[in-house]
Amino acid sequence: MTLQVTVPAGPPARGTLSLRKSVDKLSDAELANLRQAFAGAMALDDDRGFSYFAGWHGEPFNWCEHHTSLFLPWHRQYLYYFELALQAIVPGVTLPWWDWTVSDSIPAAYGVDSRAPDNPLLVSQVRIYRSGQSEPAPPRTPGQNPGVPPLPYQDDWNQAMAATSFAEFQTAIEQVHDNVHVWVGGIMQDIQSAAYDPLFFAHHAMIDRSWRLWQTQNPGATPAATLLDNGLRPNGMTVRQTLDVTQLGYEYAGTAAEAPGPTAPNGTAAATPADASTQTSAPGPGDRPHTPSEGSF
Ligand SMILES: [Cu+2]
Repeated sequence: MTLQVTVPAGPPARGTLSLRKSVDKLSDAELANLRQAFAGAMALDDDRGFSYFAGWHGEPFNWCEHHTSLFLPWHRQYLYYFELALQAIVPGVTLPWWDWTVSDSIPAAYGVDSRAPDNPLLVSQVRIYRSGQSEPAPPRTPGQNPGVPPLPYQDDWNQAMAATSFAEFQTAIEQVHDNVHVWVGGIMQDIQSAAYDPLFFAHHAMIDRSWRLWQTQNPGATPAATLLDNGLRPNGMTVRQTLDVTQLGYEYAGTAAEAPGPTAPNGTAAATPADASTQTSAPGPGDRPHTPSEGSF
């Protein structure tokens, strides 16, 4: 089965946007829905299921983009399609973000919970898509890797957010992102297995939210124009189609709804529309050629 997705032509009304929230702000009912959606996805062995989507990122498909100029757009469409798959199981559910700029530990929702003994957000087994077998997942080792600083990463994040070109921002935020992966440890510290940890999606919702916030501060700053029509694996959503989250039907709680992007109608994109329509980021360090992953961040 293939997910059929139509990206709406115009900006949807605010009321139709689904809202992604901080994991710390989820109500008990919202957390229960999230867990139900993950559990449901984990019970599916086909291309609606959790291991299929986890397999996009690492084993077996390896479609992800890291340390390339497509890091942020690729992961935005990845979360978009995975969230649709969760919503097919529990309508209205959204991916929460883990704000590691203020948090110094893994969110309680993703840990041992006496009220949810089989917490699907804390996996102990990995079943690589279509491998036919489950293997024990090495447990997370939060904060134990001496190679990265302790959480929170407020200063590094602030520095990334101060970037003025897309390429500069993407490179800086990916470095912070890498450190969080390694800080968590377990299967999260290896590109091949990272997305089989549900915490991956809370981490990447934070990365995607960071990009969204940066976009509101830097209206019209996009990836290089030559990249905008690139199709992203595997469904071919273009980079351009990832630029405005409201066109993808979602928004981050607490973020202004006026999202600047090349597809936004004239006049709403920025206080200085002339700049917004012409500004593109120059190739920078983030545009270096793709180097195949060696299986770690
Ligand atoms: Cu990642």
